[in-house]
Amino acid sequence: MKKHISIIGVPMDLGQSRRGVDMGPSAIRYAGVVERLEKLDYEIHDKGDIEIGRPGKEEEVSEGNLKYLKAVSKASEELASAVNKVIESNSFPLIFGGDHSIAIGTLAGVSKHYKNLGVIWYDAHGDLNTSETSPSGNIHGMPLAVSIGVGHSALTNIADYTPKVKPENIVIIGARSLDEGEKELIREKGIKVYTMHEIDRLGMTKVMEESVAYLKDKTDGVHLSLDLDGLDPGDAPGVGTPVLGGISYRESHLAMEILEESKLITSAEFVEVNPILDERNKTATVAVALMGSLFGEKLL
Ligand code: NNH
Ligand code: MN
Ligand code: MN
Ligand code: MN
Repeated sequence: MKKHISIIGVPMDLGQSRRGVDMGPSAIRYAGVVERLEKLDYEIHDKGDIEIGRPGKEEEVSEGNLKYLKAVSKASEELASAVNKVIESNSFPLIFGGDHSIAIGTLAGVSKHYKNLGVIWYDAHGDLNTSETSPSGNIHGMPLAVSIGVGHSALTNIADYTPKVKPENIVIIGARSLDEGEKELIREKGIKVYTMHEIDRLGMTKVMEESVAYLKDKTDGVHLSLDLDGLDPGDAPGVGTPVLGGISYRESHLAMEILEESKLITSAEFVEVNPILDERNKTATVAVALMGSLFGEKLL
């Protein structure tokens, strides 16, 4: 019997400052995701997009150093409940961003289905800021902190429980731009991080095999949160905060293939695709190709 994947688009751009990332879900669909995954052993259900409000600029600073807190919080609740429904229907939730603030809602919807959810955070950044440590006030730099219960309660309490994830169940892969407060939180909580240094030094095969081994026995589900800026801007230029020296397209394919072989991944999201900043939809096309590998596409 065919397995099921349910797609949810989240046209969210309020978690950061560059408009256009709200068109990410359209760009990914345009790049042929449904057709691509239908060729594999899956039945695809496109659930459409979560509705995101268009608050005026006057709502930007709603509380302290947290931009568009109310709007992000509201969208997170809606996404959490949509993701929850997908899992209850025995389908695999596949979420398209939108900026990375959407991970707050995704994890809120996913995590209650597991006793020990693991998270692979594929990103140039740690997304471990709080309103105190954030250099920008942008909530897309905070979702991982929020998910371990650190941050404003309007974010940590989505779906009425906190925390969503234990720090020891997280692996960050591809980090190369960490703020001071994020480094402190990583040390304090003992979060496992493979920076670009380790990826260069060990190679992607070892990094992924170690990550799988680290999560395998202590988790009962693993969420993949893939920020396209984890890749090198040469391969994924359509992102709002590109950082040089990133993971290559080829290494990323390898990473997805190893995850597919591991059978660990139980939900996934692909975020920060911004077609306005892209070159002919290259970044969305890369995202779709990586999804192909994640769901079992083979070269031969
Ligand atoms: N760390 C910076 C901040 O908090 C940048 C975060 N940008 C991201 N995160 N794209 O993945 O604003
Ligand atoms: Mn069906
Ligand atoms: Mn991110
Ligand atoms: Mn990032």
